[in-house]
Amino acid sequence: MTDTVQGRALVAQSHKVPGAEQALSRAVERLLALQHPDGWWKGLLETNVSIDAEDLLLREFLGVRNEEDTRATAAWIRSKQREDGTWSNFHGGPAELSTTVEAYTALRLAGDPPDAEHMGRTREFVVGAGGIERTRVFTRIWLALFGLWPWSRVPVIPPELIFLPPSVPLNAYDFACWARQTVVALTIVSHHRPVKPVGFDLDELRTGAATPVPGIFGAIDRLLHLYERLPLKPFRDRALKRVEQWILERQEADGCWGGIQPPWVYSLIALSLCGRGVDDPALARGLAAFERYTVREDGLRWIEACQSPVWDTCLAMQALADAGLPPGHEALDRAARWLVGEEIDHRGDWAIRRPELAPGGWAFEFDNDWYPDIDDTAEVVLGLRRAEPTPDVEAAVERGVAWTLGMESRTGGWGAFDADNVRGVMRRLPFCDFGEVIDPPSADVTAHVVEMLAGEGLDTARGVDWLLAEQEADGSWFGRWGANYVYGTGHVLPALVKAGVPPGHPAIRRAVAWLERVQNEDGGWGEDLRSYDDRSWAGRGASTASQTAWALWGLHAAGEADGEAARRGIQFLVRTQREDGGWDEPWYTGTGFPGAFYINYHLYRLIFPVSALGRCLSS
Ligand code: R03
Repeated sequence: MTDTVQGRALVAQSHKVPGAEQALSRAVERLLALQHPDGWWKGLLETNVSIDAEDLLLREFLGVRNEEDTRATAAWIRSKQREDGTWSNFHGGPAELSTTVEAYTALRLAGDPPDAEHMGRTREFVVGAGGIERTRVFTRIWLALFGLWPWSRVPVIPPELIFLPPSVPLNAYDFACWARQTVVALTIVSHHRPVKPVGFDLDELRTGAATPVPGIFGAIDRLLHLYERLPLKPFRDRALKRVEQWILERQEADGCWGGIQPPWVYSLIALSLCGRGVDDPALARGLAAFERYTVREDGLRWIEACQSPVWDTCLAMQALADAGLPPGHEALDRAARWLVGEEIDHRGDWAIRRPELAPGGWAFEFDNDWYPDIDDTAEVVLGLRRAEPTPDVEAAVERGVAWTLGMESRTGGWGAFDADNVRGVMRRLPFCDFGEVIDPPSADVTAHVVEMLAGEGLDTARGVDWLLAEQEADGSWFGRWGANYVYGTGHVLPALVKAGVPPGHPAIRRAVAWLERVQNEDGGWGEDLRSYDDRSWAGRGASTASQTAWALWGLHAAGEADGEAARRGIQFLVRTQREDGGWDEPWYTGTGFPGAFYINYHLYRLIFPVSALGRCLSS
């Protein structure tokens, strides 16, 4: 297409949706203004108050909790409490028992009396929901640290686990990396069973209900509890030493573990139980590193569970390029230079399953060299391709592509952090009652890889077949890392088309029909997170800017950018845009774990509309 033709198409389209071009340019301006001078973008990553409650509990345990932070964190937790006294894991979601118990415990620690009105409402809910007895294992571990729950009723996680070679089922490398780093650290905690009393009990939250550990693993857990009582455990000391080394080795340059809160806090606790004080260099660095994840505003304090600078940056680059910024634009080149500097040149845990593979690729965070991920690597390559091709960019892309190819799972498709991380039995371990503990291939990650490989002119046949086989009966695709079928479908369609599947292919037609069918009256798309537990919510929910943009991606890829559905979607974005060029999005559209942990990525509401408007207006 020549420039003139493109220009004419743009005028024709904008005639159809008044204000669309102005909306796009205002959004582009806003996104450009949010770039850091060093070239990156980073939106806040908002999750739920269990992270903040656990931060206070961690500080209490390590003896470093101070009044000022306690007050500001408690104020944040209280600000998120709902009318019924509970907390949810996401905006507008249902009460979540474990999060509510953790928040209540943190408030008790901060001095809120149990007979205060807001605490009474919490108590009523917790007791009605079965009490502490029904909370997740992680919650009960936190309580056990303070004598608020008996260690005898927490599943044992034996440190000897570290001796299992990677070929033996249930070894540490059969866990997804986030679970692995968490579980390995918890083995030390499970051995020591420390109790640091606080000045209160939580008897008001108990019901006396049983906490059943079902099945064969329940029996094994009972045996492990007996084993823990033996006076002599021949390999225990060596196991503890080995685990301590394993943890120390995996501390990142900035002091964190894995760039995510759970392994980080449990590694700190584990190291302290190994006899290290808070002045020990590893502990001190680890604690200090939380500062960069801490948000303080208006007397409130909260913690990002994780940070997304690489992800936000490569997505923002693509969005801006979709909106018409040319390679060589200063913002894109600055971002590219920063991303090139973020490439990972380290054999992380992924190398256990791919020992021959050379390093290359990117992680999601500033510092997470042990755990580059395939999703980020694919998107970074796609982003870098929108900037001026320098020799540095070429070389980094080449290594990233090779690493990605090497990380394909044997079953076809790509997981996020590891190859062949598919052992389903891990989910049945007694301490694995929260979130996902394996990392099998997903449609969204695989779509990103297919799109990237197609852009590089490489063979995508296996990936395409895998994606086609994953399509749901209704024409959609599941969204593992974004909510939910709208995310999956909106990301798979552009990948398939870029890989050469014709827009008229029946799979694509069925997907378009699905998108059209779930479009809201207001022209937007939205999908409630309940869709992860209840399929009748698939594609249904209040319209949001990011989800509308994903649906527009799908329609655009399928050649429907000029159709009625897309026109109404664009209108929705134009109508709901704020004066400052952004969009409001209190709804969480990011997924940490289906059914368990959700993320409000604060830049999604801007990046994806910029991209979708850019694509639709220029086609
Ligand atoms: C969007 C795609 C890019 N991508 C990376 C996405 C990273 C998302 C942030 C992950 O943050 C986590 C938070 C967590 N919590 N709890 C766990 C956890 C893991 C990651 C967790 C759950 C169960 C176990 C161990 C840890 Br067992 C709050 C692909």
